[in-house]
Amino acid sequence: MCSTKILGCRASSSVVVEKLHLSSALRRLILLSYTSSWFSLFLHNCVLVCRNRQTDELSGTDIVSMTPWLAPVVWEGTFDSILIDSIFKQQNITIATTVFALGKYTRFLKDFLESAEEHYFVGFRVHYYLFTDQPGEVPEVKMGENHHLTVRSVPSMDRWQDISMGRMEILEKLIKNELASEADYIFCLDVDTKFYGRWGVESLGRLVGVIHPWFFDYPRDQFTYERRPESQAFIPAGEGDYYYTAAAFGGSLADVHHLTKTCREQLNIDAANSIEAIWHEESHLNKYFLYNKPNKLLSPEYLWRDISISAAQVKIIRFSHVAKNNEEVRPNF
Ligand code: UD2
Repeated sequence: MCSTKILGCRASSSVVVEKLHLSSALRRLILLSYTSSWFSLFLHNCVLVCRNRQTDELSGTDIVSMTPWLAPVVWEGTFDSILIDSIFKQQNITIATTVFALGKYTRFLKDFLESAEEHYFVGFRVHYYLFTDQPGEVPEVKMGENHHLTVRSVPSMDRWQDISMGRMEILEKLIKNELASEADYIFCLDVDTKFYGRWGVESLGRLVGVIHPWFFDYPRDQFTYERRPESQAFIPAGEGDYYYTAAAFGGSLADVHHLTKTCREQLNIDAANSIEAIWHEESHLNKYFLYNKPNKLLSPEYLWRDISISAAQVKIIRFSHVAKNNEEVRPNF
């Protein structure tokens, strides 16, 4: 599986060449390639991009804006928000959005919902589906125009791992039984999070993965994929494209239904074999995306690790985890 990264389209060819510090002969060859289409393919695939950590070599601010299978990676500067809003406005779409808050995680709801109402698909139809074991703890948050919230009761669970993994089955059923005539797209988000910037229609696609904020500039061999062949989530060494977070993913109803159904089935097989993947449903999600490539990737702007941490490539933090004391908030440790 190719792990090649392709340089962001934001960088002009001459800027890229400057930054590469290549020998003058090679530089001339590269410049020549921009007027020669056959060689430009070679250039893209071999010369410029066969690096896992291109930022070491470059200025530290270059970004990957296209995958090797030609899916766009959305970063600030890669889209025109006014233009893309006006295109989607004509389509009258609804975005279903799921979030789970069980046990002490209800404390994250106020910030999550209030900040979403400020930044998340503003001006578009959004239907939040909130799953909780304590409906009485759901805060009153004023919804914007065409934004609705439905609260659903789910049973409490003793293990945070079961809560996290159990989301796949609930999402599968929600999509199959209720959403077909209700929504066009769906996003599934973690609740221990907060929005800080625009998250809009630029994020929509048939199948959308978000690059994990801890691994976006790591080499593939350091990704925390499941490495035990006994698990259905197993990814062999040398394979994989990106490491995706399970804290945010989405797409069309049909595609996310297939994703959640497949992950639920694989989780069940693992459970029957008394094995739990290293990062639970996130491991299965990564396996799924390896063999079912997302057609759009969201950069770590769309799920950052901590608002106080910065990285040169991340110009805007749109959505971020909030700091939490796992020992204190989880039902088990
Ligand atoms: C990572 C993933 C998370 C999930 C988990 C599985 C990232 C950034 N996040 O986060 O998506 O794959 O690993 O190992 O990669 N929840 C409750 N009550 C609980 C426990 C969990 O409602 O007591 C829900 C809640 O919506 C939470 C989500 O499950 O946001 C994931 O749990 P987590 O945030 O504690 O998992 P974490 O931080 O290890």
